Amino acid sequence: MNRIFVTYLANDLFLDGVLVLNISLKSHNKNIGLICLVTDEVSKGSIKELEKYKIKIKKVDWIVPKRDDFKGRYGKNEGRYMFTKLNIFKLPYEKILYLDADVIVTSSIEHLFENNTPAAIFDDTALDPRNIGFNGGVLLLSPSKKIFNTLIKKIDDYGLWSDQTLLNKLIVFNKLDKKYNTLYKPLDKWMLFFFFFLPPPIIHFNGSKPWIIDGKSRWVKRSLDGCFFHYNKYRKRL
Ligand SMILES: [Mn+2]
Repeated sequence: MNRIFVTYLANDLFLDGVLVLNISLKSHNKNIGLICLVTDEVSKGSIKELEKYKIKIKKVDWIVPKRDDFKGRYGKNEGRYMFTKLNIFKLPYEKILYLDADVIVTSSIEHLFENNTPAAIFDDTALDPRNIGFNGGVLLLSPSKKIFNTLIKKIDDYGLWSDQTLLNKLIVFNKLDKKYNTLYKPLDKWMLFFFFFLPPPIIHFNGSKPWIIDGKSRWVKRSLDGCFFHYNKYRKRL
């Protein structure tokens, strides 16, 4: 069966994420390749970096919502950064496992392709009730132009919060075990300590990004943080 891992790079800010994801993924999953969707905002320098690590590149067109009142993490008028990811539904593969660029993989996950599609983890812990639902950061899908067209048709109806809201409105997901998309919570003592020794297969840095460290970030005690420890372990291999 033709299967592929997929990630998405909207612009150069997430290049480090893609590179570390690639190293971590390929350390444990040697039979299935990785494709990175890129937009025309990704610089030639970043494309060269992706090629250096043998990441397959797929250029995609922007998917731009008509509405301009998106107020997600990217701020007003930046819905296109989120929605362009929906190009994953047009990929010519039977099954894909989409992984956000802010994800690392710490063990073999190729068996996930045996699950029925579509599948994702259900996140009932989101602080904002609009974010409760299946998390869009790790998605097992069977691409379909029909589904793609439906999503695009409804993009301005449900897309107020994010692409995740849209996916939750239109797609009925099967549940994956939460360890396949462990959302980073810096105050969770399991993450800070036990994950040093027993990291879950997929860690998702859905909040602060480990490669963007500034004075305001919450990475103060990162040397004692199991998630950050594993991230750094792979990053050192770049
Ligand atoms: Mn993410």
